[in-house]
Amino acid sequence: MQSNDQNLAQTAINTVRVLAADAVQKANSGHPGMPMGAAPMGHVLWSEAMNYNPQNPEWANRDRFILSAGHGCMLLYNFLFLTGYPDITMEDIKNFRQMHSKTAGHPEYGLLKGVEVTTGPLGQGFANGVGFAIAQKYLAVRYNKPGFEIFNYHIYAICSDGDLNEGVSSEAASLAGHLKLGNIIYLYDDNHISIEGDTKIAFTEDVAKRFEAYDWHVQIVEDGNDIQAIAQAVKKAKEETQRPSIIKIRTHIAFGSPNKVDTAGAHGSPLGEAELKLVKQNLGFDPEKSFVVPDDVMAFYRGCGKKGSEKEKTWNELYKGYQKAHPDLAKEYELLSSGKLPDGWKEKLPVFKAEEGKIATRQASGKVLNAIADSLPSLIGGSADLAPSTETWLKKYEAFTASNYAGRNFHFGIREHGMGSILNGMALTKGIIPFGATFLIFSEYMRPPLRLAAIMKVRPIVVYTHDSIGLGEDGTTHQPVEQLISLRSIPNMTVIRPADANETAQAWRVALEHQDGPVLIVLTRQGLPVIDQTKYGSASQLEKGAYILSDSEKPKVILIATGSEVSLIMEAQAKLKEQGIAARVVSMPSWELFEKQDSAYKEKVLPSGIRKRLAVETASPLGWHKYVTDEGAIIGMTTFGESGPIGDLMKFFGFTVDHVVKKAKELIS
Ligand SMILES: Cc1ncc(C[n+]2csc(CCOP(=O)(O)OP(=O)(O)O)c2C)c(N)n1
Ligand SMILES: [Mg+2]
Repeated sequence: MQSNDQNLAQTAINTVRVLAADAVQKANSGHPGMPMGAAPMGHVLWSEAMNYNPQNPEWANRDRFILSAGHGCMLLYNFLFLTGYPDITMEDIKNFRQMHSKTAGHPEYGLLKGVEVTTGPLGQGFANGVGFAIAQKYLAVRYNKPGFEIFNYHIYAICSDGDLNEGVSSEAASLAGHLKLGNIIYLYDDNHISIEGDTKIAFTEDVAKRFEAYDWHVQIVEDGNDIQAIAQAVKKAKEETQRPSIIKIRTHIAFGSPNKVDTAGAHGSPLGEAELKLVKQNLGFDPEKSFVVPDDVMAFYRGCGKKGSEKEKTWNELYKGYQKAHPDLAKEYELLSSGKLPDGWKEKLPVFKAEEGKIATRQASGKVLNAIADSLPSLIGGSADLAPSTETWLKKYEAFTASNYAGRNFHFGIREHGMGSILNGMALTKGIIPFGATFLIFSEYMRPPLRLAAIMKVRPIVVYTHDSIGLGEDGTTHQPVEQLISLRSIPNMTVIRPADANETAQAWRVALEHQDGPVLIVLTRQGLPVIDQTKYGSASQLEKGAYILSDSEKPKVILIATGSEVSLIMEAQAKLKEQGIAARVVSMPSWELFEKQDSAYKEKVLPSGIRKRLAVETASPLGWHKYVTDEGAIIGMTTFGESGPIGDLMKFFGFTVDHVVKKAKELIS
C-alpha cells in the first residue's frame, strides 16, 4: 500500500513535470526547468501542506501561496488545474502564453482565480509575502477570540536564486525576522542555476547563514526529490511560530530531462521536441502523446482539492459560531473585507479655514489621518523611517511590533522598495487598507512594486512629501523633478497633488474610496495658504481631477497648476486683474481623475475656445502640452534644482507671481 502511494506520488510529480514541458513546447516559449525541478515541493504543498479550497479561491482563511519565481508559472497553473480550480481547464494549459489566455507568461492576479499576486519581477513575491504575513497577523489579533481562531493561515512561497539575489528580498527578510512573522513558510528552489549558468558566477554567499542572521528558522533539505523530507520540514516550519521559516531545498532544474537537467539552457526555452520525447520516456510517459494526465493522478489531486473544500466547511461552521458569539466583530470584518467603509468616516474629515494661516499639505494630511483613523480600523501603515517628516503617525495608536500585532503604525525601516512590495501584499488582503510614506524623490526606490500594484489594480495609498524644489536646502538629490510625470505615465496609477489643506482632506477621501489601483498623495514640505472654500467653492471638486477654482468674466487666459503652485497662480490672477486682464484659475490636482470625466465637463473647465493657457508646476513640463495646447506655455523644471532657501529657489526657477504674470501677458499679446 505504502509503495503504491509512493508510486502514485511519483507519477503525479512526473505528470506535473511533463505537463509543464508540454505547455512550454506548444507555446514555443516559457520556462520548463523550474517547474520540473520544483514539482516535488509543489506536490507536498498542494497534496498535504496547504489549506485551500479550489471551489472558493477567496476563502478568507486559506493559506496564501506565492510563486515568487513567477517564470515557473506552469508549476502553479498545473496545480490549480489538477486540484480542480474551476477557472482553469486543460484548454487553458494548452493556451499557455497566448493572447487573452488566463495562463499568461507570468502569473497575473485578477486574470486567473487562485493566483494570489502577480509575480515575475524577481524578489517581489518574496517581499509581497511579508505584507501578506503582516496582514494575517493584524487580522488575527483584531478578530480571533478564545475558541475562535478564525484567522490562522500561513503564507507559503516558492522562491528562486533570482529572488534571493534581488535586494528587495533582503529588505523584506530583515523586517520579517525582526517582526517574528512565524506565519511565513518559504521554500527556496536551490537549483544552483540562473540564466547565465551556475549561480557560483555571482552568488556564493551562505544563504542559510544569511537567513539565520535575519533571525529566520532555517532548514535544509539535501534532496529536492525527497517528498518525505520536504513534508517533514514544512511540518516543522508550521510548528515554528516565532520566526519566519525558509527551507533551502536542493533541486535540479529540468529534472527528468536526460540532456538538459542542471543546465541554464532549460531555464527559459522549450526543451525541443526530441528532448521532450526523451523526458517522457525517462519518466514513464508515452513519448508520442502530449498533455496527458493519468486518471489516477487526476483523481488524486482532485481528491486533495476536495479535502480542501471539507476544510473550508469546517471553518465555515466555526465562523457561524463566531458570528453568534462576536456579532459586532464579524459584521465589522464582513463590511471591511467587502471593500466598503464604515458609515460616518467622511464626516470626520476636517475642514480647514483660511484664517488658520499657512499649513503644509503634509501637515494637513497628518491631521486628516488622525481625524479619520478611529473610524477606519482597516487603515494601517507607516513610513520608511520618515514618520515625523511625512506626518503619517497615528497618534492614538501604537506601533506594530513583534510583541504587538495590534499596532497600526509601521516602522518599515529605511527600506522603500521593501515597503512598497509589503504594501502590495497587505493591499491584496481583504479587510486591510495599507498606506506607506516617504519623500517623493524616493518613489524612485519603490517603482517596481508601484508598477505591479497598478498592473494588479490593487490599492496601496502612498504619501509622498517634500514634493518639489520647495523643500529647499536639501538640494538636488532630494528635489523631485521628473518623478511626477514618470509616475503619471504608469497606467492605472492615480497621482494627486492637492493645492491646500482642504484639497488634502479630499485627496484622502478619494484615495479611500478608490479601489482599482494605487493612489499617490503628493504633498509639500512648505506651508501653503488655505484656500477659502466659502469664497471659492468646495475642495470636494478635487474628485474631478481639475476644476475652476476662480474665474473671471470672459477669461483671456487659463492658468493651470497643481499643489503648491495653485496659490501662486491665484495671486497672479489677482495681479492680472489689476492690469485689466481676465484670467481663469484651474486647480488640477490629478490628471488621471480629470481624464475620467466626460468631454462636456472637460470642455467646461478647459474650453477649446480658450487656447491661451499657462501651466505652472515645479516639475518636468513633459506632458503638460496636452493641456496647454500649442498656443500655451509651461513654467516647469527643465533642470535639476539646487540647494538653497526656498524663496531664492522659487525666484531663480521662475515660480514667482511676477514671472507667471509676465508669461501670461506674453501669451495673450
Ligand atoms: C527583477 C528581474 N530581473 C531579471 C529578470 C529576468 N530573469 C528571469 S528568471 C531570471 C533568473 C533565473 O534564475 P532563477 O531565479 O534561479 O530561476 P531558475 O533558472 O532556477 O528557474 C532572470 C534574470 C526578472 N524576471 N526579474
Ligand atoms: Mg535557479
